[in-house]
Amino acid sequence: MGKGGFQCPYCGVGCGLVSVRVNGNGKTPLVDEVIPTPLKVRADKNHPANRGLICLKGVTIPQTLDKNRLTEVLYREDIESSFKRISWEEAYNLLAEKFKSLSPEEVYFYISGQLTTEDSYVINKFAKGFLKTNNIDANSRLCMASAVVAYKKAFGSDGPPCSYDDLEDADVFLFIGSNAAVAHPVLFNRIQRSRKPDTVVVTVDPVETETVKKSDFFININAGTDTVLLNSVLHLLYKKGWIDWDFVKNYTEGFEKALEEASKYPPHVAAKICGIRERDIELLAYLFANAKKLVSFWSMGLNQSVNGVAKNLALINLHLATGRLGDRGCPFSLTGQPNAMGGREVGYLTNGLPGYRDVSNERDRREIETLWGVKGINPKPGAVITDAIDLMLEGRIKLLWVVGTNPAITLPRLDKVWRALERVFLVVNEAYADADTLKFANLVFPAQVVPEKEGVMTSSDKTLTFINRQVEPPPNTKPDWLIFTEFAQRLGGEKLFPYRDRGEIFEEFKKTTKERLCDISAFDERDLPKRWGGKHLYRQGEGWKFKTESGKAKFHPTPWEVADVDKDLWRERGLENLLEEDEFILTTGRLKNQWHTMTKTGKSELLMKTELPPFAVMHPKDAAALGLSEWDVIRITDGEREIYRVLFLRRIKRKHIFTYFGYPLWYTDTPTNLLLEDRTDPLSREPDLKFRRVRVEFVEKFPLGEG
Ligand SMILES: Nc1nc2c(c(=O)[nH]1)N[C@H]1C(S)=C(S)[C@@H](COP(=O)(O)OP(=O)(O)OC[C@H]3O[C@@H](n4cnc5c(=O)[nH]c(N)nc54)[C@H](O)[C@@H]3O)O[C@H]1N2
Ligand SMILES: Nc1nc2c(c(=O)[nH]1)N[C@H]1C(S)=C(S)[C@@H](COP(=O)(O)OP(=O)(O)OC[C@H]3O[C@@H](n4cnc5c(=O)[nH]c(N)nc54)[C@H](O)[C@@H]3O)O[C@H]1N2
Ligand code: SF4
Ligand SMILES: [Mo]
Repeated sequence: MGKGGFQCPYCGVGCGLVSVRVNGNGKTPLVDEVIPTPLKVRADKNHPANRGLICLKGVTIPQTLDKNRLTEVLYREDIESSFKRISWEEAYNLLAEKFKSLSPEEVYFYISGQLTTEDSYVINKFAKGFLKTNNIDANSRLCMASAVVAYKKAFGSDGPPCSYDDLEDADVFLFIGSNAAVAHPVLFNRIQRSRKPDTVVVTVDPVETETVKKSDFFININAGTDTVLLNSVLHLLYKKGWIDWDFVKNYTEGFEKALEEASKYPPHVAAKICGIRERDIELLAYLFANAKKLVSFWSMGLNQSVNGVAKNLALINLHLATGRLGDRGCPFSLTGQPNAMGGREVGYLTNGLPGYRDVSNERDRREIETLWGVKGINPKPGAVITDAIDLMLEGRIKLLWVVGTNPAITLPRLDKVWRALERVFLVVNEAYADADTLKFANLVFPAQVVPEKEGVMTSSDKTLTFINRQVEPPPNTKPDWLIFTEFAQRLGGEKLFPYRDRGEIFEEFKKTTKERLCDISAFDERDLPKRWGGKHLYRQGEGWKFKTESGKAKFHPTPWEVADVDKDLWRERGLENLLEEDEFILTTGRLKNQWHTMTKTGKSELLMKTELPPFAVMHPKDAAALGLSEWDVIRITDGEREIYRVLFLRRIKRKHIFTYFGYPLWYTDTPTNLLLEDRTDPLSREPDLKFRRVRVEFVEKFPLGEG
């Protein structure tokens, strides 16, 4: 890659970007001319993730860096008072007092897949190695947790088995629960560009998304029924004699049990539950059996569900049953955030330790204790974030430190979340003054964002990219790793946190990966981008060896579960005959030009130009039945809480309603996650952020004439 570039701080595609500086005439300056900003961002032609491609979010990064930035440390004892400016020194001192008055289990850290590897390594070490609490979780809990658990169950490790090198020679692409054209646009473009006449793209989604519009086939499924569909495909593969028995016998175990569960869903049964045609199921079975190389991509439509791990495993089962690994295909989980993969390497969830290790594994603990020179890492995983919210409400967690995430909008059951945030002493490292969580904060540290700070991030396909600083950060701001290092030193942690610069942290982190699956110990940060694990993980000679005890990959039975609706009635009658006229299934997702809670993308005029007022989408026939039309303001309610949206009519599954989850409080008083429940998948503890039974009613016509 061109030296001096950086990784895009948005999605997990992990595009390499470079900046050009333009002078007042809009021209690139001559070498010796000193021109500060404005900065212009371009794609890096040599980066393996994007090879010269970029999307609009990447291009507009410079517009997001200089508006409404926090440049002061702010403090207030209670959130009724207004903030006053204090010095870093004063802040560290008063926070040190707070920490000294609390037990380790009374503090909690909630961090982010948008931090650099160095940031999250230091914070994780501070919690697990210094304070000795595992009360640390990340927004990845809402995002990748189900995929992590499923990969581990199937392959013995959560290293994705494939890479971007698998894109160009595949002939079948399945997108299931992924709107990649919007959420991973450069990856989607790469696939579109490499299309050959016989390439087939199939998308499974309740909504007719941008991805659907560019697909060859659309399976318009009822939300929450993916395991039923995928089980049915497995059943059909077996019935048709399309199982790859050599692969199944040599490299897997557990096929019979998985098949037994799958056989509960013959196509006519599955079609009714999923609200699709039997030939949709036949199509998928045919493609799994006959493709040259089949790559399936998934993201939040599978992960964010009470049935999330099973949804993932049901898909992986199909790959195992047809031997679709390596040169014949792969199950490819698309990571959402730019450094969610780095978070996995660092082990920043409640149970992780650096180098793909686990706190509950004695050997893993000993190894990290030796490397860190500490004793007594807690073997019990900490509370996951949704449980931690309950603990805050009970007064058992008293201090919450939020870094690089905006839970006041993006966690489910916002009514509870807001009460919990009010109750604790809330510390927030944040870059923008209008981030919603600050409304509840007691202490605010002004943070730097990429590309004002250096560091390393890892993309969806295990490629590490170095972030070279592109612009001067705003005055009086600090990178997150430095805030934690200085604070740890204040608490007497000089020995554990001796870092004078970021590079020392990366060197230390590298050592924790030695001889581990994600071994980057020999990487030189000046040689990045570089991928660990090679093109295909688990390959051994001509065969396969997985990280499970037996070395074989595992099938798992994948029972269908769903919340809010009676499964037996659903199976009997079909979803549409079970909901009353004003009842709908609410599902949620992303907008092309906005990043989550819009703290960055909301600053770009270009990106905001096309945004509509907060809206929801429903099928024209459902709207007609309720006497609703476009631009009506509607109330969506679960009986206890409600949100207001402007109605648009599009092709979406009947009896479903879709809205964006990221609208911040400056955009609407009623953010979407007021309605989403905090129930979780039992294994991954990932919340179900895509399924809620709601009622819809007319409120008023949208006031068009005004303004
Ligand atoms: N523009 C943009 N890009 C982003 C982000 C962003 O905020 N904005 N965020 C990044 C992050 S962190 C993430 S995690 C990824 C997420 O990337 P995606 O998962 O692709 O995005 P979503 O829109 O949340 O969900 C994908 C699709 O799942 C569908 N869906 C809902 N319920 C179900 C279901 O039960 N089954 C199936 N099969 N589909 C269902 C939705 O209709 C939606 O079209 O995007 C990343 N990229
Ligand atoms: N209903 C529903 N809810 C969802 C989802 C869904 O699909 N549906 N998706 C879930 C998913 S997958 C995700 S990933 C989450 C995302 O949810 P969040 O992570 O809460 O959303 P962001 O807006 O990205 O918040 C990041 C915050 O960190 C700040 N920030 C950015 N960079 C830095 C940095 O380097 N340092 C510091 N200190 N701050 C920084 C930003 O200004 C912003 O305020 O939402 C989840 N919630
Ligand atoms: S595709 Fe993702 S990583 Fe690439 S430029 Fe767009 S937002 Fe950034
Ligand atoms: Mo995410």
